[in-house]
Amino acid sequence: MADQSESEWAREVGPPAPDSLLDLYYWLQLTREVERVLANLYRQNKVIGGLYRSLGQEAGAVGTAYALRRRADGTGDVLSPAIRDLGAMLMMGAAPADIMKQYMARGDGPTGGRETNVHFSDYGKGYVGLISHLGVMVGVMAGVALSFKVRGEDRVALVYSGDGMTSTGGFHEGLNLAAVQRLPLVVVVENNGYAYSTPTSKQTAAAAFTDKADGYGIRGERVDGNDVLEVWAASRRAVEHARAGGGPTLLELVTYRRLGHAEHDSQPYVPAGEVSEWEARDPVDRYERWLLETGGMEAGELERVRERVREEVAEARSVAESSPMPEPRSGVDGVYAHERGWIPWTRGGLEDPDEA
Ligand SMILES: Cc1ncc(C[n+]2csc(CCOP(=O)(O)OP(=O)(O)O)c2C)c(N)n1
Ligand SMILES: [Mg+2]
Repeated sequence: MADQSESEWAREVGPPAPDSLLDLYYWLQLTREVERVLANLYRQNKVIGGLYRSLGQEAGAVGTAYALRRRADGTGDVLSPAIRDLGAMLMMGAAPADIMKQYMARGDGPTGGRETNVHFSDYGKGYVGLISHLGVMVGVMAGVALSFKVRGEDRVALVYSGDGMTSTGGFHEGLNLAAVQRLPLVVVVENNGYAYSTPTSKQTAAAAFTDKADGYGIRGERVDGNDVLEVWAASRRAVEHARAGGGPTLLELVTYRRLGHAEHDSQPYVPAGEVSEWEARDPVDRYERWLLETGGMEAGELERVRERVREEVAEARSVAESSPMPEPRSGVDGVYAHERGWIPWTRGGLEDPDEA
């Protein structure tokens, strides 16, 4: 692992304020509840395409995004989620109703029914939707970080990768560029034990993903990905290192994917007992215990947060479920980046029906 002791950035994060503690709890609960409702919609056949859940690893998305400057006006930090980072998108400002519309391919959802799950962007809020080809978003986000550096903007980019994604060429090219150019990029490796059915032991021969940080000449840090406070503290160190011009960090979160790759996968390849071992390390339960035993919170305060989350998500669900499916005609819009989608010279003299 790269040495973390020598620079200023290694200073410890001070004790979090009570507001932040409850805020983190809110985001963890919101992520879990939105995904619970999505699973319910999936079983009712209302979700188009796959549903990839982050059950048991919510602390990773939440703890990392909490370290960023989240602004809605296009001046904040920017992240690119992988499929299990719904929590990070919510924190950057994606509305639960929009997420549900997107999963249900509704006409007034973020992509108007063209794409599904977390494949959408909002540059103002600071998230860049991933494309399916694993690894390439590291290069894209290295480019975003390069633009910050060239323009002299005090902004940081963060990109999520699964353990499987680290085995792609795109991951290495992107990370190497970021390292060489000392770009303000945080690369979060969510080591959740599996890439579809392939265990991490068959993904890499290294003992830890952070061992690779030395090979790139960058900072590496490995933390318990199911401890939201630890993830937040490590993320702040990585973000401050990037802001100070120190270049990228490879931040490895050790966690576990408690469900199959997607809802259709009953994970028959997982050894008996493994899931229940990790259930005992559930990040939300653990944080709840910490809040009550160490964080000075009352049970009633936590219940009020859960109640607020239940209400917000139920409201989002009813908005999303009553939203329309796309107009069939809209399928030809935007194909060639034409603002009205009507490209007269491609249709041999047909008239624009809107003009007829
Ligand atoms: C280049 C490429 N290869 C294969 C796939 C198919 N695929 C999608 S997700 C996935 C597993 C990803 O595993 P990991 O990176 O560990 O993320 P996790 O699902 O565990 O969060 C695979 C193989 C793809 N999308 N892109
Ligand atoms: Mg994985």
